[in-house]
Amino acid sequence: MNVIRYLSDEGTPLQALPFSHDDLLRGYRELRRARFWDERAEVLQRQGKLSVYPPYRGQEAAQVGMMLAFNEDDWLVPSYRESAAALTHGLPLETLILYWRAHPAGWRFPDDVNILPFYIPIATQLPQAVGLAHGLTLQGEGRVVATFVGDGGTSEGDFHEALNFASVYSAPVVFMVQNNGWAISVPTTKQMKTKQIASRAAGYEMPGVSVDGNDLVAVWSAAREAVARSRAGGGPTLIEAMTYRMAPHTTSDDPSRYRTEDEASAWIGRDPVRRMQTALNHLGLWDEGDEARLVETLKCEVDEAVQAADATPDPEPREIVEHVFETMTPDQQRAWEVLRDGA
Ligand SMILES: Cc1ncc(C[n+]2csc(CCOP(=O)(O)OP(=O)(O)O)c2C)c(N)n1
Repeated sequence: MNVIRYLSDEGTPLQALPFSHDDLLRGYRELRRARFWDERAEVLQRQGKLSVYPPYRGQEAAQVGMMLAFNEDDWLVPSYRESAAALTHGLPLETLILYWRAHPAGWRFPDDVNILPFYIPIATQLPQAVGLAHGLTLQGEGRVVATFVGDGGTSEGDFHEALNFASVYSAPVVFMVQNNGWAISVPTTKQMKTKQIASRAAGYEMPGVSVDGNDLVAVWSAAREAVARSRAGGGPTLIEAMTYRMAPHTTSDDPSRYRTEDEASAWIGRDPVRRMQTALNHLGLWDEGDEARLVETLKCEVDEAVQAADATPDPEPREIVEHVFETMTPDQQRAWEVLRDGA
């Protein structure tokens, strides 16, 4: 199976790009915004202003390119890695900050944003995404669901159950595997014999494509095709984005303990943000002045969101046991009383 790409490793277009100039610029702005936030997030975490945070640096094109293909009223069912996908699909930055600060005000996403909360248990989001997609079909809504999983997550039983169910019911869902080569410290070579995860789609009689996950144009065009097929009743698609996590697994991880400098630096040479910027330069759409202005705007946006999050009153300790079940269990009730009474 060919790995679809539109940009060279340096970023020069290898063929005509199937998007208008306005769309390419819109795509780049989202991509740059995703990078800007991720870099700031790591700093905020080190300052004690975020809890543990899973960075996605290197995987922006896979996430942003996928979500650019969806409409606002479509749904996103993300795992913990997908902060960039969530931002692209409209999650307010302030809510994202509060979420990763473990503040209850970030636990519930706004009602007009069609994103389920980040799933932490690996691959559990997949069957739920399929159920949601099937429900949308039953409602006759013509809406599509985006969901993501890592290469490691494809070894879970939930992956099989979700793809099988989606295939049998022709559910309107697009599965994006971000194959970043590592499940924390376990390389894909120790996890599977499959050379391309996209080839597994054949087992479910669904289309499967492998794309250069650091090429925004390749991801976006593959996702656009998959979404159009789903919306027209053609069922699910599996997209595998070949990418690399340039950052640690989380802010608690030290990747130098399991992977080599050479491997990491080879991927820095294929940085998805720089590649897209080079493509725009090449097309005469972007220059250093545009970049400086965009970065200034992003800085203001992020500063404002951080200030708004900082201004949110601290939660009460008892909120730890609220909102877990509709009615508290006896244990929670006891804990709640202790926290309430300070006993
Ligand atoms: C069911 C379950 N088992 C184990 C874990 C611990 N865990 C957290 S991340 C991770 C690796 C996931 O790797 P991958 O699916 O490739 O995604 P990536 O983190 O690379 O985005 C594991 C095993 C978990 N969160 N859930």
